[in-house]
Amino acid sequence: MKKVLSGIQPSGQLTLGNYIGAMQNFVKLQNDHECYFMVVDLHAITVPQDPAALREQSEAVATLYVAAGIDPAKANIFMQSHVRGHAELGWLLTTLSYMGELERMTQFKDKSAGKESIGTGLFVYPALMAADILIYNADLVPVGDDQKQHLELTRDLAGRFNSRYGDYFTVPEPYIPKIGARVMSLDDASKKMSKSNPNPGSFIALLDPPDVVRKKISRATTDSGREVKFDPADKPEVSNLLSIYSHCAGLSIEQIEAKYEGQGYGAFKKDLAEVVVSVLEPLQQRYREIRESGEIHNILRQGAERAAAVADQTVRDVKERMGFLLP
Ligand code: ATP
Ligand code: LTN
Repeated sequence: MKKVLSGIQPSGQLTLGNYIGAMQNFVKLQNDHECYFMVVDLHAITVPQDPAALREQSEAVATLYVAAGIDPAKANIFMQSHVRGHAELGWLLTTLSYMGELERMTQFKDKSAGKESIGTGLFVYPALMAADILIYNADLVPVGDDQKQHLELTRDLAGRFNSRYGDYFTVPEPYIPKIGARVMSLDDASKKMSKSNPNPGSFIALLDPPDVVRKKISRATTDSGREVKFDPADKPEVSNLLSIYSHCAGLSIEQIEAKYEGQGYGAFKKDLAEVVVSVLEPLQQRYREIRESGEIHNILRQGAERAAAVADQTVRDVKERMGFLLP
């Protein structure tokens, strides 16, 4: 069975962008792949996090994985920090990476732009992400479009290791959805929807109550004109809402355009809000049930145990190949 790995940072409330771009594919792939889905807490601390908020968000992300349909009987769900090998292999791969290639990472450039002091962790972060993937020899990595460049670096590091120390790592492939790989911000269609955006009106959180969803969608910026038409170059905002609609309702873009022909944005946005609410409400119901049951802690313990068995072996093999004296 092919192996799949992915992770989401507990750096805020999960958004519809995370769901459409990544989590829906996690659910899809779990049936016929050996899956590892992590909450990447070691990545989240590359920017400052309040300790209490980090702990709460970590439990919330893990619970949302299960609420969204990831089945702990099929996939390993765990916290990155519970499997020590990630940090250890992260360091080993950091020593194989070059300043120049890390400086080119757009996520680093975006997150460090305008900051007076830039954390070193933010800079070396892609080597840790490479370790996350390579430690399980993952074949496929379901992510949104913004992670393509990090995947490319992971492939380069795997190739570099293999040519220096002999073939060992699988060179992974990204797995990116055709529609919804880049859900844009509701207030600015030139930026991706992001959970760490300080303006909560810019994103729909998976745990937003229905009335908040309705309000956010009714206030979402729309292009001038009134025609509901998919045209990312000339109508980026309406096109973004159309992609969200298409994903949540399971209709093609053409079907939605036909449905709203001659009707203007008002009716379209009103229906879109209901379509989104109908996806989120059952997920929120399951979220509350799992949170109340406390079962997530057992799920995370079992997931980490199974993951660590694989990860520890990889770290041992890698250290042996690199010339470490083993204990
Ligand atoms: P942050 O704002 O803290 O950087 P984020 O919202 O970008 O967070 P991540 O934890 O970095 O979320 O990403 C988790 C997964 O969700 C990744 O696979 C990423 O590609 C995907 N993803 C994030 N935002 C979007 C988006 N707007 N559209 C599609 N996929 C997305
Ligand atoms: N860098 C990713 C999160 C992430 C990840 C991973 C994704 C960390 N490790 C391994 C896929 C595989 C992000 O910022 N979205």
